[in-house]
Amino acid sequence: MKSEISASIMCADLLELGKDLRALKDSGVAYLHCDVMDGHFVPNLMLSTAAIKAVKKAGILPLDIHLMVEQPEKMLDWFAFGSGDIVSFHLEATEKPQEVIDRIAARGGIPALAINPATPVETVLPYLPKLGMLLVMTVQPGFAGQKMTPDSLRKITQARELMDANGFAAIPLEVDGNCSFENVPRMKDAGANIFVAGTSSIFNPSMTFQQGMQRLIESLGEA
Ligand code: S6P
Ligand code: MG
Repeated sequence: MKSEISASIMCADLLELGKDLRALKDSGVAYLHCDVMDGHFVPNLMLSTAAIKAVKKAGILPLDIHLMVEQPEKMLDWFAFGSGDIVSFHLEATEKPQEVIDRIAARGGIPALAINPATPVETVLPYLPKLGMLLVMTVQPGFAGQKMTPDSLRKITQARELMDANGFAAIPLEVDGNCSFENVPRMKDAGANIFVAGTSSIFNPSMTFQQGMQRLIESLGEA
């Protein structure tokens, strides 16, 4: 599977959002990662329904919406997404994961489950048949700019092995948190395919998105 980059737009310049999103597309990013935080599942508030609606309407790139909210089944209909957009939600946040997966798929979205660093990978097994992606958090969800948790590489390896061993080798594995130039090759070797790029790489103010993407692709050995 070819590696893809999903740019975390909460790390963009909110006063220049449209300009940043178009520049991200020009630099070769595949998805716009839209973090949604409700102040309950995580101690932070992030991207509103209005912001995501505006980004969707602009039609710049497919969305990769990451819902870090309690009971996503109550909020799913608030968000603008459609065919080709990934929507992930946390297994820890709902008692109705299958319902949420089915409702995302019914709207043409690509359903994805996200798991926190402390959640065992085996918990996703019953849901794999209907999943379009698995998201393994490599930091505690809530904030940009953190260090990768120590167990992350082992967790990615376990997740990839679990999917491959059960006939789901085609499901891509996304990693979110501290996808730095140094970490992405190790994450890729462990089995990750989609990398959320934030302050650790393309949103580093010392370089342009173009330069950051070039360096990421080189780090992944895909230049
Ligand atoms: C964190 C959120 C992430 C961050 C991203 C930032 O809860 O889900 O998507 O925006 O991890 O990247 P970095 O490189 O600052 O860790
Ligand atoms: Mg995220």
